[in-house]
Amino acid sequence: MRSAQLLRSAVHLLAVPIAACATAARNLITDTDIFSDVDDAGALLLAATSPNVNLLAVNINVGSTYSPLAASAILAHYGKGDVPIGIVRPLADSSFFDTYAYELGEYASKVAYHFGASANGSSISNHTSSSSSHQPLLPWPPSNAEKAADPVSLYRSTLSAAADNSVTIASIGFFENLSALLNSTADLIRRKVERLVVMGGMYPAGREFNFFGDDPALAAHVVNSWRGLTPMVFSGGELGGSVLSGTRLMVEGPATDPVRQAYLWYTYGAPRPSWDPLTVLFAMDGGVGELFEYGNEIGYNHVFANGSNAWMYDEAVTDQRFLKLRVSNETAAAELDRLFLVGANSVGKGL
Ligand SMILES: *[C@@H]1O[C@H](CO)[C@@H](O)[C@H](O)[C@H]1NC(C)=O
Ligand SMILES: *[C@@H]1O[C@H](CO)[C@@H](O)[C@H](O)[C@H]1NC(C)=O
Ligand SMILES: *[C@@H]1O[C@H](CO)[C@@H](O)[C@H](O)[C@H]1NC(C)=O
Ligand SMILES: *[C@@H]1O[C@H](CO)[C@@H](O)[C@H](O)[C@H]1NC(C)=O
Ligand SMILES: *[C@@H]1O[C@H](CO)[C@@H](O)[C@H](O)[C@H]1NC(C)=O
Ligand SMILES: CC(=O)N[C@H]1CO[C@H](CO)[C@@H](O)[C@@H]1O
Repeated sequence: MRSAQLLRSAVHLLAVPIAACATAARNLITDTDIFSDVDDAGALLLAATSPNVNLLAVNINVGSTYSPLAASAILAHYGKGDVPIGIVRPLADSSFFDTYAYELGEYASKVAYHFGASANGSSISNHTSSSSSHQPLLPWPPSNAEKAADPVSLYRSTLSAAADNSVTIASIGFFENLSALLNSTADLIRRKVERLVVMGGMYPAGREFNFFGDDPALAAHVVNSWRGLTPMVFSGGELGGSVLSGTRLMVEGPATDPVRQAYLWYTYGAPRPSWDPLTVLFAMDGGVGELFEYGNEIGYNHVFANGSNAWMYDEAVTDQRFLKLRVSNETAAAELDRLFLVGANSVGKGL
């Protein structure tokens, strides 16, 4: 049928930016809520150690002073201490406590304290990241968090300096910064961003924390208003929730690794769902690779005012996808565990 043929060729043409293979390192910005769940730290390990990635900036969408210090210490450990960090304001010295299940520990302030460096540049504690000569951009004490950039300014300067259509943004938390960026400049997004990869929602429909847990109106604003600006790929709660990773990093990883220690502090040795690491892995690889496949060819994601979402199967929209696993959850977990170890063991080996 003529219309079906037209549709197929439209899908093919427009899918190119989504499926394009990278030969050079991919420009990546992550927007992370590195504070509560430790999977943000796992995602940062991948982004900071992958040879496929040119990590341009890290924006943080929760207002804890410990978050940028922890991110800075992790980046410095992997030799990426000069990657700029932005964070929402206002900031408070807040820690995460798992009051829901009383199961999970706190890691951001501990990473900041034990793996950061003192403001005068010397080691603050018997800290274990001495394998890296890089100092964190934002060292302990917590007041240094105020030196982190304004997220929208950081987005704007980073995108402006990048080549056209070259930047992947991985959103692995809440939407304050991206909403503010969208309100600040749709034009820069259209010109510089290759695609937005979002951890949030359930597919094809449902309700997930990143969309409803902070400010559902901002999640709805970003997801619904980004449509047409750049391709978007969504990674849902059901995807990462079935993939439990971190065990090998905790058991076999170097004792000096801050992300290994973060997992131990947070999970007490249990593996953790892989929402953010899987999302960043997809964003880094720039395609479905071995682990993923797309769950749709047409349509778009819609976020309701209450933070629930649903896929709208509209034949006119062909530049949005949601991810599914192509392999078993165990195979995906094994690949993440392998990459965590490769990344952790790469420190001091000329990265
Ligand atoms: C540097 O910081 C450490 C740890 O806070 C402190 O013990 C030390 O006295 C400081 N050194 C100088 C020269 O300020
Ligand atoms: C540092 O930690 C190691 C291992 O836990 C311990 O053996 C050593 O005594 C500590 N050094 C200092 C100065 O606290
Ligand atoms: C951006 O604009 C939208 C609609 O105009 C508004 O709802 C949203 O709150 C704004 N975002 C921020 C972060 O202020
Ligand atoms: C992984 O997949 C198996 C088989 O489908 C399932 O029984 C198991 O519950 C899954 N694990 C998680 C954590 O969802
Ligand atoms: C959220 O809003 C949608 C659309 O109005 C509705 O279908 C859904 O039931 C709502 N979900 C909750 C949990 O209120
Ligand atoms: C520059 C800017 O608009 N930054 C915003 C990032 O998001 C937080 C939360 O909405 C705002 O308070 C900031 O103003």
